[in-house]
Amino acid sequence: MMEPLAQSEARLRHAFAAAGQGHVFRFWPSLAPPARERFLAQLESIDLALLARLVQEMKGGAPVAALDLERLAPAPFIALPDTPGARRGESRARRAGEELLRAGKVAALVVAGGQGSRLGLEVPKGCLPIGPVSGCSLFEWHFAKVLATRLRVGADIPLLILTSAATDAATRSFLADRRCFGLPERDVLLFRQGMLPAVDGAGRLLLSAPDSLFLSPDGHGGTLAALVREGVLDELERRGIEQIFYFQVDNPLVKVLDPTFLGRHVLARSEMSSKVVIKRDAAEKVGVIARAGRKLGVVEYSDLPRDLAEARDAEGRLLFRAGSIAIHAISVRFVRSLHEAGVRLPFHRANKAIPCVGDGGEGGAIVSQDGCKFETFVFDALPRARKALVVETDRAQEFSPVKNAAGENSAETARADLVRLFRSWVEAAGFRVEGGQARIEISPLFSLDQEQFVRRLRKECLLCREGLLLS
Ligand code: UD2
Repeated sequence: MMEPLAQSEARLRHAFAAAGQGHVFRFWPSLAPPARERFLAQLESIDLALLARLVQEMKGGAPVAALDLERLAPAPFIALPDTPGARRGESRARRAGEELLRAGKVAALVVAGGQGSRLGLEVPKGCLPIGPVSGCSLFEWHFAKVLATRLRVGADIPLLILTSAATDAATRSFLADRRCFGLPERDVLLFRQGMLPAVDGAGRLLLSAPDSLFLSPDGHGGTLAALVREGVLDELERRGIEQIFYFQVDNPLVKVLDPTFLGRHVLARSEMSSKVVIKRDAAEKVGVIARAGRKLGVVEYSDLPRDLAEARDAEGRLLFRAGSIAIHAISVRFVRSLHEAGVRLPFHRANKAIPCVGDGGEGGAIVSQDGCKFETFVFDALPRARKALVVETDRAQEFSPVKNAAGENSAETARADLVRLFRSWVEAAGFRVEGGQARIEISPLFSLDQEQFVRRLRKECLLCREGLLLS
């Protein structure tokens, strides 16, 4: 039986007051009945015990680190192959990965729940145009890679998309309007991460409106809990899927479902594997993969002490140079075991200016207030893995994220990097590209990598020294 509104109000008022958060009811007298009902439902979803813990940790000010910084050492990783033996190892891994894909044992998972605040976008980041010639969106680009891989291996490969309350509705309608870019609807699974409240310096909850708490996505670490909560993990197990290829929506260069990486991951019996690029310089904004004792983990750039970030080895290279680019292979069994063991990832704090309702008057005015948001990071699962593997990849081939509206790491630099990559494929096929300004785009549906591109061109075209003659 439904609890009468007055009764839930009294119960929640009591609970929030006891938790030192009674102020959230300050606009109650001015709220209309439907707003009251919505507000109570939102308050109901708040885990007050967790909130108390987060506030206590915040006030204590202790750094949140999955690894002990005192014992930090560089993580071992498989470097880019540069010997015949290493190249043979790579081919072996590729075959193992292809087999896994052909057996239908892999799902792709893209995290797209972030608010893209640095980009100042009105739409989810995945809707951003990225194709250097076609102007197609990040979503279309990633979908095309999944589709092309399905066609190549002849197996079903679901695409899981992590959304949040901030991106879910817009993502669904964007994809529905475009018929999921040709992927069967049953294989496109959207699932929502959780939301967490933010607090001011005194640990008091902030309101985004008189009838609403300020909530933000719980970080990409929320993927793991959401897979279980939303029934997606059950569905993967039902379909016999064993591995998840995880990546971020903001990087158009990702080799989605890379068979070599997947193969290395399964051959090593790794529970969670990660790709890294060599950091460009000490200040680059990527976490580094490091180890403390036998545990591997990522130390986010903002948490890495400067002396460690700048330390060099005997050969003058950065000591902590394995930059995490947020591409992981994660075994389904590992996700299940974390859940069964009741593992909770650590909550990181981000101090931000938060738009919220001021204290005075009717509460209509929005002010910007210093506050603290809480987030978990998926890479904090790494130290929990019994076996974890780190693999180097080539930045030019695989990493160019869109983070900012302009300048470094923007859509413009990502497009330029795509063009540079495609130019190198065209040149590898024996062509010369005239003019530095030429825009080139090679659809993933035509080829997923340089090898396939060169092979297809040789097969479908007549090559001549001066140019391209389609046969
Ligand atoms: C992330 C990594 C950084 C490096 C870099 C590479 C963290 C904390 N840092 O930096 O080490 O690997 O990426 O590009 O991850 N997202 C969600 N839900 C959330 C928050 C984020 O889905 O609650 C998604 C978001 O849509 C995006 C991705 O996660 O696809 C990364 O988020 P970000 O851009 O905030 O991460 P950033 O740049 O701090």
